[in-house]
Amino acid sequence: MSRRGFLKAATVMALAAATGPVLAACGTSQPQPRGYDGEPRPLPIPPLDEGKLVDGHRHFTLTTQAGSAEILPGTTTSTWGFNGDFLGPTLRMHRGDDVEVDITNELDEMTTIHWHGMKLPAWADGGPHSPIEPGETWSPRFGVDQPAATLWYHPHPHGRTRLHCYRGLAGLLLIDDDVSDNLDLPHEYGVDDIPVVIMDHKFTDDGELDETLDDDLGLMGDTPVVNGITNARFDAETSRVRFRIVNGANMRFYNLALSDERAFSVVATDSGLLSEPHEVTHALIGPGERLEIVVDLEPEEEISLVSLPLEGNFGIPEDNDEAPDFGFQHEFEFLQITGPAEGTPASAALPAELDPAAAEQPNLDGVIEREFALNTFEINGETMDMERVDVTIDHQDPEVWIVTNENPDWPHNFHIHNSRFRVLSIDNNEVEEIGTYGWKDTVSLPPGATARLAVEFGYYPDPTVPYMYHCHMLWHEDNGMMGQFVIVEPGEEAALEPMSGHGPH
Ligand SMILES: [Cu+2]
Repeated sequence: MSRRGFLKAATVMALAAATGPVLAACGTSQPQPRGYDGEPRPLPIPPLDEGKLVDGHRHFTLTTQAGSAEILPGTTTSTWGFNGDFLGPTLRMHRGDDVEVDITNELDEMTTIHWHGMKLPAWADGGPHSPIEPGETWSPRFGVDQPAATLWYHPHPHGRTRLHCYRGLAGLLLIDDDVSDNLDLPHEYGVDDIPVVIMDHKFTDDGELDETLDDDLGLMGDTPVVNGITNARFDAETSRVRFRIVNGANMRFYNLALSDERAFSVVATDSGLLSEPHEVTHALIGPGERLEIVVDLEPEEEISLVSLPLEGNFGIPEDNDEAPDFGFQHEFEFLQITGPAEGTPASAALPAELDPAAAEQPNLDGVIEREFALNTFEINGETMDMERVDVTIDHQDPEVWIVTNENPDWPHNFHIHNSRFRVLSIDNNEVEEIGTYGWKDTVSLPPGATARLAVEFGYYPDPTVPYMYHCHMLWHEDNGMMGQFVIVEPGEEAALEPMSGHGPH
């Protein structure tokens, strides 16, 4: 049976069994996610917000607010959102812009808003040192000085990040540049350039978000939610579509594929375009990571974006009943896609070259190397302390960061603020997974693996405010798997000041 055939059969079985579990392809028992047993609904496209040009800078306004949304069809669920009930607008800006954002917090608790993937001054980064109390407005300002990319924004209050993201505080941030402006890739937002924010949730019987914490898995959901709904369908108008995929899930990794396992092209990873397109049939994406893929469609065909069981189980032993189930063998069909109208001509070949500058390697002669050992909720034997500076960087050169996952049966990943990095190797092997290609800000780490990263930092020296590095599995991060680094002038020392992330220095 074809993959599509199997998935259809699984859906029929689910309808027949109503609430009963169905058997996943790999043979492990996996309940049918809620909200996937009826007619699909059109994929919601988050509103595009290009800001307002005010006195030469690009100005955005965001408000965090509580509301409700129909994540499951016919069910009202309490949610949080930016400028709306659930999730947030897609912010679009251009390299060279001077950006200011006014963020007003209308929730009844403190939050912070972090620009994931952005190089910018520490006070504007929106980490745990930049609290926005209820009723307050925080106004970070920063220049956009990095290549075109799909970034995202989300809260970062220490110890509460998982919950704020889970309730729906997440949005895309797109950067364009002169290279992307002149490239023959789909770029009409909402038409052939489609945001796909994947989260996962679990629901209580009365349809509210289930915020029960699992000791090992935190807030790992069992129901994929794409752009805010379950069981979404996208009807393509063009024969070629670019999907900008953000893994906004708390804890879950997805092994992305198309339902017939055809090849698709990856054109960008976390920090921007690749130097050339890469054809793959599947692509692993961990929490916090992004992938831009290009899919060619035949007229009126039906395929789906799915997540397939991952061969090798990400190195997590499968014969250990004691180990928590991180879901690497789960299978989901989360976006149905219909091809364009009959008669729509096929697309020309993709450009052979995307961003040639993305092929440049940093010069690592004589650079500083640092080691980071991730173990349960600790990095180098310590949990996060907002008063402690773990790393001080007093130069503009790249560094090599060597990051090891010491746990034998837990996945981790590693995100560095205000930076982009090359994955030089994992376990000293040449990198093979597509998700490690190009410039990255987050890397997945199987049990026991060591990644060597060549890291370039934004240079905005300020001894008073730290940046974060951390596991982006949010239960791990909230439990302290995070450290702080400060970037200073040569020879200068860190001197943290309380609340210094609130205003410019
Ligand atoms: Cu982790």
